[in-house]
Amino acid sequence: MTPTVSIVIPVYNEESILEASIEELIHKLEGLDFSYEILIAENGSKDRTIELAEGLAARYPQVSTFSASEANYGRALREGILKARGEYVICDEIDLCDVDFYRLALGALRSGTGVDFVVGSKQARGAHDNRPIYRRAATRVLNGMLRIAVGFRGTDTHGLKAFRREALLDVVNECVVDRDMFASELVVRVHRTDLRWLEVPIDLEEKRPPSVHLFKRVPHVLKSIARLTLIIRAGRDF
Ligand SMILES: Nc1nc2c(ncn2[C@@H]2O[C@H](COP(=O)(O)OP(=O)(O)OP(=O)(O)O)[C@@H](O)[C@H]2O)c(=O)[nH]1
Ligand SMILES: [Mg+2]
Repeated sequence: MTPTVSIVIPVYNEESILEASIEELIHKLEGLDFSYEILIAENGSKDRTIELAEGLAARYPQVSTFSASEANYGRALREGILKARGEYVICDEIDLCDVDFYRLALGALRSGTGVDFVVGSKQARGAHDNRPIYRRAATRVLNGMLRIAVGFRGTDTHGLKAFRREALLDVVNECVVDRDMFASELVVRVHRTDLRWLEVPIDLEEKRPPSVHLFKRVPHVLKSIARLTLIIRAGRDF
């Protein structure tokens, strides 16, 4: 049977929290009024993540997993979205699994107001971002660069998202950058279409610090913004 909601969760070296997080998520979803599938989108892990994900998929019929050798958040997320079967897709992170966001976002998507795309923003009015100050500052710097370079109009591009799958497939297929900037490109491209989008504030409480150090991400972020600027503003690539 086709589920109503597909939850896509990219994972990388998450052996310490994967099982407990997925089982807690399944438990929280028990009382809700929609059918769902969980896609664990793994790539590049060097620990027991693949084995644990396969174990979860064997135990729970609503869980599936796929893997690739190269660690690449954007590629995992994109592949998960393309494999998703639900009418709605939710993009989550294993250290968040924020069911309050699911409720808010699905409420908006199913409200009949024509909303296609919802971002869970850790910077919107009413949000609580409990990350260290340097990571909050990094989010603001990224937002500022995206605003100037490619006309981004929101307050957050990374993290939680929910959308009508059919409405977003063309935009997903247009995206060209990968790793963590795929998520930013997706949001920026949505803002440039006539799809209806909105942000909802979230309370961000991570279960553990991020797996890839912020400063290691900077060169790829800068290169991706330069590439996106050229593609979006001038229609050229490098
Ligand atoms: N498949 C895959 N998943 C990844 C990769 N890097 C991170 N993830 C997953 O992406 C989610 C978010 O990763 P974090 O390490 O928490 O990164 P973060 O800094 O909190 O992310 P943002 O601040 O939202 O950019 C988690 O579920 C990770 O396991 C990767 O290279 N491949
Ligand atoms: Mg995190």
